[in-house]
Order: sequence, then C-alpha cells, then structure tokens
Amino acid sequence: MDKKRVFSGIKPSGDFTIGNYMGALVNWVASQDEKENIFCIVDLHSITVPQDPKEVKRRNLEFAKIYLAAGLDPKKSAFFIQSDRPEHSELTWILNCFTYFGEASRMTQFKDQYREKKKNVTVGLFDYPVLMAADILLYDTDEVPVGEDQKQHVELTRDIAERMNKKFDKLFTIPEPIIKKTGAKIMKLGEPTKKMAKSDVNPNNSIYLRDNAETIRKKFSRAVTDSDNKIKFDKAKKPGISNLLNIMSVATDTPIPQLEKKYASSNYGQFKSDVADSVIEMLAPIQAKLAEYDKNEDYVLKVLRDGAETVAPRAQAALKRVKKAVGLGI
Ligand code: AQP
Repeated sequence: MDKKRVFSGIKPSGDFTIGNYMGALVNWVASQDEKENIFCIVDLHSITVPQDPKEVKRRNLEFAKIYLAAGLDPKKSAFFIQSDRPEHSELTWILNCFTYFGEASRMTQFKDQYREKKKNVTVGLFDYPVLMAADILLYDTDEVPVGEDQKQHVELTRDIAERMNKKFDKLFTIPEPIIKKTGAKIMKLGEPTKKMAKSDVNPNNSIYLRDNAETIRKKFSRAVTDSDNKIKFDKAKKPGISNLLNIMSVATDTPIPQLEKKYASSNYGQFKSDVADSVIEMLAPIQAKLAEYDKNEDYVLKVLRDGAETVAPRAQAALKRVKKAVGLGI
C-alpha cells in the first residue's frame, strides 16, 4: 500500500525551543518510516512579522542542522527551505484569487494577532493561511499534522481545494488535518499558562536546543511553580509543576504517574534540578551532532539543495496543472 504523504513545517521565527522539539520534531523522526514526509523550513511564513534578514538566513541553516542532528534522515524524508521552491509563492497568488475575503477574515489566529498588535499588521500575515494552503496542495498532501490552533487553516485549505476541484477538472488532493493528541504542549517556564514560543522576547521562558548545561540549570531553577510543595500533575491548579512533569516525561520517556510517584516526597528544588538534568541529557547527543554539522555546513547546504530538487517535480506538476486550468501562461 502507498504511504500517506505528509507535509509539515517549522518557521524560522526565533531560535528552536524544546517545545518545537518535543511537540513536532520528535514525532517527525518517529514517523519517518511510516509516511512519505516533506519537512519544510517555512521561511516565507516567518517574514509575515518583522524579522532581521541575517537572522532568518542564519536560522534556515541552523534549523536544517537541528533536523539532521535530531535524526531526520534525508534519504527517507525530503527537507528544504520553502523560498527555494518558487512554486509556493506562485501558487499562493493563484489561490488568493479563489479565496474569499470573508472566509480569510474569519481566521481566528489572524483575528487574535490583529487584536494584539493592531498597528503595522501586514497583508502577508493576513494571507498566511493561503500560503499554508499552497504549501499543502503543491505536494498532493494526504495528511497535515497540526495543533488545534491550526485546524481552521487546514479546513480553509480543503474549502479552497474543493471549490477549485469543482470549477476545474480535479486539481488537488483533499488533505486531512491530523490533530496531534499525543504531542506534548510545552509551556513557558516563567508563565506556564502560555505556550513556549520561539519568538518570545524573554529567553528565560524557553530552553533552546543550543543552551548549555549551566544555562539550562539556571532557567529551570527560576521556573515559576506554586507554594504547596507537592509534585502532582494538575494543569489548572499547578500549571508550572505540570509543565515540568510534562517536560521530564518526554525527556526521559517516562509516564507522568511514574514520575509523580518517584518525586512524591521530594521538594521543588530537587525536582527542578532533576528536570534540568533530564533535559541536559536529552540534548547532549543532539548538541554533539550539531557541533559536527557546524564543521560541515557544505553538507547541510547540499542536503537542503537536494531536498528542494527532490520535491521539485511534484510541485512543478501541480503548479502547471493549476495554471493550465486557470488559463495562465502561453
Ligand atoms: N510550546 C510548544 N509545545 C509543543 N509544540 C510546539 N510547537 C511550537 N511550540 C510548541 C510545535 O512546533 C511546530 C512549530 O511550527 P511553527 O514554527 O510553524 O509554529 P508555532 O507553533 O507558531 O511555533 P512557535 O515556536 O510558537 O513560533 P512563534 O513564536 O514564531 O509563533 C508546530 O508543529 C507546533 O505545534
């Protein structure tokens, strides 16, 4: 039976956190043999909010190193930089012309960001879901693993694809959103009711993949907890401790109830120090490999170039099909 094709992306909008690792990359590595995966570094998405160009470029290469160091095998999965395949932007424009302003305006993620920022919100940010639709539809994607917050964007993708399939001959595969139920949601160390995020301006809220042991210990020792000194998972009443349990559970591959038992009579200081050790241990082999890729950037660049070439025939065929149907070109 043919393997299902999956498209996933991470945007280089800040340094890679253990949230991105535990919520996405770990699962990607685990699914390499089951699915036909396309793992993209979605730099066009990152510039929908202001970025330092040098940083975007640096992170494109850095994320590729992280993908490799975490165990993604370029022989099994294609990975590449989104802007290296011009078909993403070109298809976005065409899809824009089949997306209604009203439906795009209903995207709750945009509405939330608009409400928060108000000033200098770009058309690019508004159009983010259509770019995402192009990413997905270019590769005849069957499945898109997303968090609950992105489900609406995959539904918009389906609506646009179905609309165009009805108007023209069948152009697109209709993708299914796969809602990640098991993927850990890692929260900010300083504000454990909010999701840890790459673009956070406070570096103490996140553990980055390059953080050294001393930094990791310091950040965990300052993590916000509560005052009842019981190591128990209770997201509503004890978000800080629950987050630390979650992190340790993924880092050590141990179920949370087992950790609760182990730390039943420990104090928070000891627990935080052990959580730090578990993350240091989890990151050690990745950091060792990152150091190797730092010395061999030509190899990493070649992987990215090869990845962009591997996916080219599918992307080019999809775009050609769409342009022909719409009547574009000679
Ligand atoms: N805190 C998190 N816990 C678990 N999973 C997470 N992911 C992100 N943060 C956490 C997962 O990582 C992937 C990143 O995709 P993205 O870069 O396209 O989007 P994002 O979710 O917006 O990532 P960030 O880190 O929060 O970036 P910024 O700050 O730029 O918005 C997704 O699979 C996501 O679920």
